[in-house]
Amino acid sequence: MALEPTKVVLLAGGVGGARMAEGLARALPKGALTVIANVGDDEEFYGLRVCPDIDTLLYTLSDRIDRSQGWGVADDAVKALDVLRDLGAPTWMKLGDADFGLHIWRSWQLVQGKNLSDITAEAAERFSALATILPATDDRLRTKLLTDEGWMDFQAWFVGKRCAPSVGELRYEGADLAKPSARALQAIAEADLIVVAPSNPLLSIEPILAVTGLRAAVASATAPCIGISPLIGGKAVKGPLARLLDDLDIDATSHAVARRYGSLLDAFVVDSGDAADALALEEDGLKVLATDILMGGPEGAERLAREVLAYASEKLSKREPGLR
Ligand code: FO1
Repeated sequence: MALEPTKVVLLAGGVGGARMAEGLARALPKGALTVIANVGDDEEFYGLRVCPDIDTLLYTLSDRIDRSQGWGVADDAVKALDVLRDLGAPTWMKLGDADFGLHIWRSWQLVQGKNLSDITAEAAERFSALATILPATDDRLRTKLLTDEGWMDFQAWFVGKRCAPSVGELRYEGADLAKPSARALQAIAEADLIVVAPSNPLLSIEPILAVTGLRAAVASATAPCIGISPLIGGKAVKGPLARLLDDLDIDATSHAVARRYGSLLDAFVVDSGDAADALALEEDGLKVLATDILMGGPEGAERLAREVLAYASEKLSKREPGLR
């Protein structure tokens, strides 16, 4: 029967995830979208909790985002960072003054004992963000990378070293002890449609699915699940994905990315130019939508979101309860 998505859950991280979230938020009625955000990129700077993937979603969904870089606040200044530099502190992570405002507020709320889900929900509310934003877990989880210069924290590798060191192994430290937030589990259980954003599978999506119980929640959801490829012609639109896949001897193809999500997916969206991937995916039993998956700005993201929602309505239906 036709699917009428009125409760959509998006698994997202990074800049691509935030762009997809904005497209879906513009295409759906108010209140229909919940984004479950990666927290593996979170980091403490100067004693403050910085949550880049949550913050990029908050800023993008409240139109505060610096669109020229996809993270941080538009037209921000760096006076605090200049003082920190004068005081001899490391300043390789470009944290703007307005951005510091959020980190100061979040850290202050955490010190008062509030959990990250409640803090994030309050920030989204106060920023009038276009969707509900939830961390995948309120517990500690950090993506670490084993590089040819040893184990590294994510931001030290991504920003500090500009992704230069080659990567042999990834670890989502804390994932085995981390529990999904109750709100995230509820959103997944109540969803009519689950979308996996065109985010980096290794750095954004798998750290979400690694949270104990979260992959199982998606697997047993009655909502169909559709993923969008982060690759076009084997290249990432933004970020180190293609290089990272090469380091880890994983094919830089939409097909290889979809296989990482295993049986969670019912359908996958690939670029029109990647017809070979479409064939391989259909042989794997997946439904495939081939279209222009390059989003560009908000209008392009909304166009893609509308296509994905229309495709899901026509071709996908609720699944029987029980593990995929
Ligand atoms: N990315 C950079 O390449 N350089 C930066 O200096 C930088 C600062 C930064 C500050 C706050 C924030 O929320 C994100 C920031 N990012 C920066 C992006 C961030 O490292 C990545 O977007 C995510 O962690 C992975 O997508």
